[in-house]
Amino acid sequence: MVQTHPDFARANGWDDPFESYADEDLPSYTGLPTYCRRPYLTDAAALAERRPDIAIIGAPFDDAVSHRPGARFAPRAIREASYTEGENSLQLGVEPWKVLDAVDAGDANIVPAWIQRGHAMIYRKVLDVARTGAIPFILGGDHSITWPSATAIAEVRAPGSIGIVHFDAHADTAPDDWGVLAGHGAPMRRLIESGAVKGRNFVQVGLRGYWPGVSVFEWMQEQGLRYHFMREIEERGFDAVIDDAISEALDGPDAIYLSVDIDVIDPGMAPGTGTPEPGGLLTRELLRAVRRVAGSVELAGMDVVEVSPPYDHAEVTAMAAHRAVLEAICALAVKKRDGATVRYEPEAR
Ligand SMILES: [Mn+2]
Repeated sequence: MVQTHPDFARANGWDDPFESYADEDLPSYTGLPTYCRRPYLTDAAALAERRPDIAIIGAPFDDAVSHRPGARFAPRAIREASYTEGENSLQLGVEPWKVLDAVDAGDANIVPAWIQRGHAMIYRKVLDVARTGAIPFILGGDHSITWPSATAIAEVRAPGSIGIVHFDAHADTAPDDWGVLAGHGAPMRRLIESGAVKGRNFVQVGLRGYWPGVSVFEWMQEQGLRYHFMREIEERGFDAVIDDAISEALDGPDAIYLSVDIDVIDPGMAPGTGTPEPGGLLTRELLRAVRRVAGSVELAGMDVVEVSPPYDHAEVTAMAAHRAVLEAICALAVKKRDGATVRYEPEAR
């Protein structure tokens, strides 16, 4: 008869001083990879009952890309791309999770190869979260997901009531991609055409490269859309451009939706993306800009898109996306700590 020894260490002649840690106190590479190890709460009714300040949503969708795929793997990669759980923001001087109630609301219910269904499910998931008053943070996904995501948030608040600050190398305002209205080159045009966001409150930052063509820029000007090329950032400095972007987005609206295409960062620092464009921002410049926007305006929601883990190296792109979200969250934590409301509670305003 084999006898199981009750204690491995003692059986080998050691003392046994080992105590167990709680699951949430173990290193970040253990256990289930929710965003910064926040509680995983996917059910709409449970979210409504808990009333968190913010909620992370995954949109694992890349069926609308025009070039390199892979962004469907990004929500998981971004959740995993961290050794930190964001305990203490040194840049902002706040311990976010002691101030904010934050949950990971899981992924939109997406299957591959079905653009319309994917967009409908992203819309539904973001709507479920936004209706609870929590501020949604959406991990894309290709950039087409901003169409359903920002639409859902605009509908909860009122169409035309939010401005968008859109960091990107590309304008994403094409009429269509080879006839596909839902392509990732066209979501910003859909949002403006539907009235979800007014053209004059749509502000693009970081554009460079060779696309789109002149006729698309003419349409953008007709809509009153404001855009800031990379060369303007180089010439005037990023802080001055961000100040303008904020006031242009809030020229009427009272809240901003922040959309971050990770390709706004130089591909040397963010290679894992579908349509890289050399000559972009430093990662630290993007993080500073996100802190300034989220810290100085009412944030309606945020997405980070176009991370393509199969093209990434050493997780640098996923890590940049993870930090962009975390910087915005910490900026909200500062606001709440200082007495402001972070949740969307129209009755409290
Ligand atoms: Mn884009």
